[in-house]
Amino acid sequence: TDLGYGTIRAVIFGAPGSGKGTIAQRIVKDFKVQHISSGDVLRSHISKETEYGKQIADIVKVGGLVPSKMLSSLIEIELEKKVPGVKGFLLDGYPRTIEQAGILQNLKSPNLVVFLNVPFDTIIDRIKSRWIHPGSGRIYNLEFSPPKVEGKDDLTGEPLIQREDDKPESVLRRLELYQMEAEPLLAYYRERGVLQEFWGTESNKIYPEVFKCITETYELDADY
Ligand code: G5P
Ligand code: MG
Repeated sequence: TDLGYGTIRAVIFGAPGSGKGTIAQRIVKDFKVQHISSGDVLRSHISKETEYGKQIADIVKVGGLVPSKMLSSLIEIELEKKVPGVKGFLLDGYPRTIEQAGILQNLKSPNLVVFLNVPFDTIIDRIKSRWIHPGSGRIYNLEFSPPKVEGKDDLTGEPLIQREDDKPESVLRRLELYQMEAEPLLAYYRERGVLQEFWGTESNKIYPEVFKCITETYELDADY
């Protein structure tokens, strides 16, 4: 089946540590979508010390929200990229305010919003043992999904790092901001009939439900 580029216009939404990146990586393996993670885009600017990276480094470090305008244009650039073989996009971490949702709506309105509803106490434990490969954004967890070799990325062998904003104070700030922004954003997408909620504490149980939802939403057959 050829859906044509742009048919899957999905967003994955949830609290910090709810498993957006983890579930997104599985979706990308099973469906031909472009994964656009706002956090990965920002972290790459910060580590390359671009002009923009320098401006936002301190905000991201303490778990604040970066200004929407600049971030939105960076996301737009990613959305405009024509990636060969790809049949849509999956936005992860964007939008997270009503302002951003409005910008995206005018650009490419999402037709599915996957909401991961994971309890906060589960999240706090997970984030403590998260490690990432900064080059690719690949995510590990010392308990849930450890790397094959301690401290090293499975594919490149490069060193893994912990995120600067995974320190307890920053995590708390991120959770607070999430609590302020989430409800209006969920209402926005609920009104538009595109919101699908997944409740749980284990990504391995949530993912099969998400998989089923995607195949049903886009009427994909097995040979997709
Ligand atoms: P990010 O990068 O978008 P957050 O805070 O929204 O950051 P985060 O922390 O990346 O979200 P996640 O992607 O939802 O979390 O979760 P994950 O990484 O997949 O999973 C967390 C950990 O749990 C991992 O170690 C994973 O292996 C493990 N895990 C997953 N499933 C399970 C499970 O079932 N069991 C167990 N035990 N473990 C599991 O944004 C970062 C910053 O960038 C700025 C902000 O400053 C933000 O704080 N930013 C924006 N600012 C303004 N507007 C925006 N739209 C912005 N987007 C980013
Ligand atoms: Mg993430």
